Order: sequence, then structure tokens, then C-alpha cells
Amino acid sequence: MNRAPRVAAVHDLSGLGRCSLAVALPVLSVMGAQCCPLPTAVLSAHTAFPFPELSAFHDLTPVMEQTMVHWQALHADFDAIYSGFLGSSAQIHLLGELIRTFRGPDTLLLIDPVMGDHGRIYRTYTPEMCRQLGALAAEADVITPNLTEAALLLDEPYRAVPTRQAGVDQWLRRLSLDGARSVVITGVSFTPGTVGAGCFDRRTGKVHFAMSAREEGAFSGTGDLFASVLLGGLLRDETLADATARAVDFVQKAISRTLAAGTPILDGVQFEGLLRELL
Ligand code: PXL
Repeated sequence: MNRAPRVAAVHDLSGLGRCSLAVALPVLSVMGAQCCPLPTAVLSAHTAFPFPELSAFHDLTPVMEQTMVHWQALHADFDAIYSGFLGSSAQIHLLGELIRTFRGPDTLLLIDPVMGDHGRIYRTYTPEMCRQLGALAAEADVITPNLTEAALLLDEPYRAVPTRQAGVDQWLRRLSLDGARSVVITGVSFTPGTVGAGCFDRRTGKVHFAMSAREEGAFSGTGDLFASVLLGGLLRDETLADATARAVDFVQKAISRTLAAGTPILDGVQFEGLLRELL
């Protein structure tokens, strides 16, 4: 049997804003993986949109539980478990259960510890959720925090975020928990015109950086785009450094295209026309 790699994707489904499942599904599919959604919540739009009091936020915790019961009865197995935005403490607990139930010896566990950005925690995340997610992420094979999330995981203030390569190298190694997991920190920058990611590969013990031209504008969903491209690469047996470089390059191109098109920041990045580059 020559099956496409199968991914259990534990993310929300947001109508507007190109994030989470709306990104993971097309990216993983085009990269040759089967993306099996385990939706955490359905939202009208991601949480950065105005009028949050009007937003639909339908919590799917009971659906997650029932899905896991059904998947278990079906003996479903996965080459990767990939989590992102989670809606509540109960959902983080359930993700732990999913991992215990469905993680086989060769299942890649990628936890994107989505909690915040630009030094601020997302409004739906409580301190308890951040603590719980941090504890669960200790079991991951790969984590992909941005600098805000890296600071939270290390219990460092945001002002301590490193601005030099040696500092990011140290944070990567600290986050690796003595080399137990691989780590990719996104949004690192050492010179004004560049931005990219640093990664620590637990298989080699080495740190690599992949940098690209910095585009102006902070778009939502780029973390999800990054992690999805990275996972697609890893499932094609690319090294962590190569998959990181591919993800940095793809996100930069998508932002550049979006800026050229002039569409609103909140709508996220226009990656659709670039998907064929991931084939
Ligand atoms: O891209 C992260 C993300 C995912 N899902 C939802 C979000 C965000 C970030 O704001 O609001 C619903």
C-alpha cells in the first residue's frame, strides 16, 4: 500500500482571514499529504477582525470528542498530528488525549503553540491555556513558535527577545529541552531589511537560519502558512533546515504578492496563485 502521508489537523475553521484549516488543507494537499481536519471551532473570521462582539465562535469540543471515538473504532492512524489555534482549556486536554491515542512510533507530532504575536497574547487565550499548551508541547517532535510564543514558553518577558543570531541560537537550544525536540522560531530578524526563521534540528544538534527580504505589513495567518509548508516538506523527507528555508521563501513570496495586489491586511496573504510552486 502506497498511501499519501496522513495528517490529523487540529485547528479552527475561520471564514475570513486565511488562517488555520483554510490554509492547512490546500497547502498539505498540494504537497501530497492527506489533511484530515479535526476542527476545534468554527469562527466567522479570525480574532483580529473588528466587531469581536459580533463574531461567531462555535466551540466544537463535543464534536472533537465524538470524532476521536469514531476514529478509534475505525483504527485510523496518522503519519502526523498537527495542532494550531485551540479554543479552550478543555480542547488542549483533548489534544493530549488525541496524542496518547493516535500517536504511533513513526507519527510526527508538530505542535504550533499558537498563543499570540507581537508581544501580545490572543484575546481568547488565558494564562492557564498558555501553561497547559506549554506542558503539552514538551511532547512534540517539532514546535514552531514565533518570538512572542517562544518568550512565553521560556517564561521570558517579550523585551528579552533576542535580536542577534547568538541569542536566537540560545533560545532554540533552550526550547529544544536538551535536544528532545526540534524547534523552529519564526519572525527572527537581525538586520532591518531581513526576516526569517531559525531552526534547531534534534537529529543533527545543529542550528540553521533561513532569511529573506522583509516585506512591510504584519499579516495574520502567516504562522499557519509557515507551519503547513514546513510540515508538507518534512512529510516529503526534507531536512528541517530545507523545509524551514522553503517555508520562509514561500511566506515571503505570498506577502510580496499580497502587497503588490494591495488587499487588506486582515484578509491574510494571497497564497492561492503560488500553490503550484509547492507541487
Ligand atoms: O493564525 C493564528 C490564528 C488562528 N485561528 C484564529 C486566530 C488566529 C490568530 O489571530 O484568531 C481563529
